[in-house]
Amino acid sequence: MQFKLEATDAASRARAATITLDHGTIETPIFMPVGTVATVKGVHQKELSEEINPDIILGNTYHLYLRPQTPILEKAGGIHKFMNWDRNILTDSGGYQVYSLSANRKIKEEGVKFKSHIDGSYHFFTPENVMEIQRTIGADIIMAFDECTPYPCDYNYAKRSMHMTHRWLDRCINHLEKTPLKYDYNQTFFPIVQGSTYKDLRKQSAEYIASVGAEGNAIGGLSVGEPAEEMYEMTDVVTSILPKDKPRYLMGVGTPINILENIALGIDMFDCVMPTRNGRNGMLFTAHGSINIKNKKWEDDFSPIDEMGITWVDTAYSKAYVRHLFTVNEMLGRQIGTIHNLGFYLWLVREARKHILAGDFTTWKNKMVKQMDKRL
Ligand code: PRF
Repeated sequence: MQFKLEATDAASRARAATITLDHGTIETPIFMPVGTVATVKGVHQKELSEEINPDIILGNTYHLYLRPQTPILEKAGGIHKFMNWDRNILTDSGGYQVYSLSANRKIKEEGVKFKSHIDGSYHFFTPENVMEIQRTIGADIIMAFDECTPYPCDYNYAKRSMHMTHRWLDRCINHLEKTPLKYDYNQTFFPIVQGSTYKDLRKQSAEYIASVGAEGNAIGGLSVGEPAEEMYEMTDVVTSILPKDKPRYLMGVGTPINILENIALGIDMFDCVMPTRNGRNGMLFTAHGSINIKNKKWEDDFSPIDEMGITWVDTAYSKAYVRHLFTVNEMLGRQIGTIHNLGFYLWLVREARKHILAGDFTTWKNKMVKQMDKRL
């Protein structure tokens, strides 16, 4: 992996950079569309690459391990070939999905025993087997196995959990060294900072994570229900410690405003289900605020869904038509909502990048934050 810092904003910590991996170069800041089960739900790979055009997408170890299961991915020659996506992919480790999805799970020092949300079967994830599974899935960036604490979280629990996440990190690294690559391209490994909403724990975790010297670093345990201001405070503490010459990834964040504020705090990479999930539910993000396309007020509004949108659907379809599709529960509506929202998120991070390179990021960011904070 190669990381090249191109510019840093004078009035904030925002950076523009490139990350080069074996499946291409990523221009940052980047938003990674979520493709949990090896599909960005409802979007063809052709639309994804040609209309939305992200340099990297995300998949989930937890889901892919359960279905189609790792042997199938191995037979396919890895996730890129399986899903016909030849750009970069990052897989999350399951360190979040195990807690958010599985009905009951037991967290122990050895690992996490969990019950599948699909068929109720029992499984055991350890830092070691999660590294092996991610080798077999074959993403370009693979994540450490961590525990994402809930919000609110008792200080003592958060502290014990953070130390366990650090011990799990050592186990991930040890095991990865012994686990050869499965395919003819490289994989890079990112550890994850935890520490809940406690500044001293966040500082301690960031120092520990920085000390292992990985090629990139991630921040977990945020956007789990805490107020946005608290999230920004934690990001601020952590990005002041994580190395400047490596990418920083804030996991599972967030709204368009959260993304701009965290770019200002020095984050380079984001992922979130919000544009895809909300798009499927009729919530459309625009530069002037969000639209609930299911509202009666759009019934006879024949203007394009987003005049300024970058994707084909934005000017091809009217609000009235897309509202109709949602009213009659047609899948095309959900597809249009998803493509529009992803197009918007990618536009937003590309604009941020342009303004960082141009030197006026903070002024632009403040204007956008005001402008987007509306329901249309
Ligand atoms: N850990 C992992 N994945 C994640 C998170 C985390 O803390 C979050 C928290 N917002 C999202 N995805 N492994």
